[in-house]
Amino acid sequence: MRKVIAGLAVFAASASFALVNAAPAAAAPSCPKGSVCVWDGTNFRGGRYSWSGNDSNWHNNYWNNGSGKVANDDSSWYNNGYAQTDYDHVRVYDYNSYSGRMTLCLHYGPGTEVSSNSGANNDGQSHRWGGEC
Ligand SMILES: [Ca+2]
Ligand SMILES: [Ca+2]
Repeated sequence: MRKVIAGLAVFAASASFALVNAAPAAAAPSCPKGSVCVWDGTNFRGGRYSWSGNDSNWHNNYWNNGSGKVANDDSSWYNNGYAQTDYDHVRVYDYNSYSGRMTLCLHYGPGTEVSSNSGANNDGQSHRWGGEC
């Protein structure tokens, strides 16, 4: 009997191990290739906005779901740009014209998405592409 129980424990352990490994990798959030995207909610929820270039002023940009202005409302971020020397990182700033504090440096590509960040939450007003940061 003891042997059967031990065998069951091993089976249960390996079964849960298999379940963990079978879980698919989290899908990258939806963001047009070549763009940087921000969302008004954490975890890539709510309205989204995307840019392929720089923007010195987020105050004239509005969420795609009509929930208001992008400026000071960014809560998750994803840089889905192209690998390109000196142009594949995105710096987000807390004031217009790339001034004030850099709230985030968004690295390039899948796996670099930022689902939440308390130091940058609802604080962005401009961004630009550049090299490593
Ligand atoms: Ca703008
Ligand atoms: Ca927000």
